[in-house]
Amino acid sequence: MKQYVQDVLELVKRRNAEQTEFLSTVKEVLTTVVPLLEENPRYRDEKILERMVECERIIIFRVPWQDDKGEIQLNRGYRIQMNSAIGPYKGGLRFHPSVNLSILKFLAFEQVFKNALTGLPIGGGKGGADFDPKGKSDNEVMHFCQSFMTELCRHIGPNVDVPAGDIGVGGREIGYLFGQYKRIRDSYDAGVLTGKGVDYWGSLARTEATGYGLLYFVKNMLDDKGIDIKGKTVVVSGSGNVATYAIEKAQAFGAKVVTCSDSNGYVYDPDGIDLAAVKEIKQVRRGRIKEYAQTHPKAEYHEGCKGVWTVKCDIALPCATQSEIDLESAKALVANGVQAVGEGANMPSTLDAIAYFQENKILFAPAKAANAGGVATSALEMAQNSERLQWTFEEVDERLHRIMKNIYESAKRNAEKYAAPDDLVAGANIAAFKKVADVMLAHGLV
Ligand code: NDP
Ligand code: 2IT
Repeated sequence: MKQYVQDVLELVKRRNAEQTEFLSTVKEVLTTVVPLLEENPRYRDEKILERMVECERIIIFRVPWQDDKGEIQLNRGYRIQMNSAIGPYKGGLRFHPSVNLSILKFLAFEQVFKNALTGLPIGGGKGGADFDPKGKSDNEVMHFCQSFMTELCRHIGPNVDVPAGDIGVGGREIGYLFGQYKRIRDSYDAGVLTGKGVDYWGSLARTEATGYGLLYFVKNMLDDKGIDIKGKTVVVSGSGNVATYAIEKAQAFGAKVVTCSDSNGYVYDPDGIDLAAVKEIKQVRRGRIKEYAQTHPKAEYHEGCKGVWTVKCDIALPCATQSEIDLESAKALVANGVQAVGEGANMPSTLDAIAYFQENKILFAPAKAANAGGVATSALEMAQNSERLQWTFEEVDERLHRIMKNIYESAKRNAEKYAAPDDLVAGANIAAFKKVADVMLAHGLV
């Protein structure tokens, strides 16, 4: 089976040359499911691997819009409809200048397995554009979102494909996107997007869900080893949606978070990050994290984001973007005594960094399990939209708790059965792969 997986990986390389991010995630998943293939050769005989790595559909489109000066701007929009075995395609939209096919295909591939782990009826997709919301006025962002949705609206729907936020897409963008969808389709299909405002059918706790869910997962992992999160020093990267609510819940658990960052640099606050100040800078003023040091004399600001991993800590929570922890950063973290790493971002650790953590017996919570709380709560938003009701914050949070515990236990169980007891990377991949693969077999050759 190892040879078979190698052959499939060669094929994927040939057909997707230069798509480094996509090739990296495919390699991670496929190499860890070998024991499962040995147990059930039907997955090989019916070419499940080959089918899974091929997107069901890719949509690429032109997004023309006018800026505040009246000049015409052009961006490229995408939607990757990766796998609909378990439910409608589901996954976020990313607006960032780095967006390309490789990044979106990696995110869509991850999303398929992440969504399967939630236990909720959602397939996997991802989309976005190489649009940079930074420095744009609200008016420009609105015009961009409207043009983007004018094309996207014919490819999505509550039972077809349900986008949400990701980097550069938050409540403001979802609002503009939903407004345009509603106008064009002339139908209040609330379940077509998630992450909506709570006054127009959004779910309470969706904003907090990814960061909170990450901490619920990490706490389960630590509790299992008899390690108390209270009093631990935590390093967080990023200062967007995931980072903000990861910090909030880590602090609520009694941990001390000493850093956060953006794409320009990081702040280190020995007194613990003042989250109200971060929210004011990032959510209200849409400013830079550098500004934090201007009002917090004890805090240090450092240019460049990689340095954040040289800060001594017990727990590291990468919550910014892909490949932010490379082998060198992993070595720095281990040398400084890190005990656990929890991935809030998607694929923030490179494959060699993960291998290094595992060799050094660092507890490692992989992204597709640890950050699944966001999309799980999106699925809860879809459920509330279907029944035209809104659950309380406590009810959604309680369900999120249970979902994250189930994901942890399922990853752990499969790690013990098929790999090594603490190998949650393999455990999560196997649990998710099995579910998607079995449904694909049940559906026949489609
Ligand atoms: P936001 O746009 O809210 O925040 C992103 C943060 O990461 C910002 O602080 C941003 O800094 C920083 N960042 C972005 N790109 C880079 C880069 N290339 N280098 C360094 N820093 C960077 O996004 P989210 O918090 O929603 O997403 C963060 C991560 O979490 C992503 O990997 C996303 O895919 C993942 N994720 C998000 C979920 C969600 O529900 N939102 C769910 C699951 C995973 P700056 O402002 O300078 O750009
Ligand atoms: O990466 C992710 O899981 C997300 N950006 C959330 C997707 C969603 O549909 O809520």
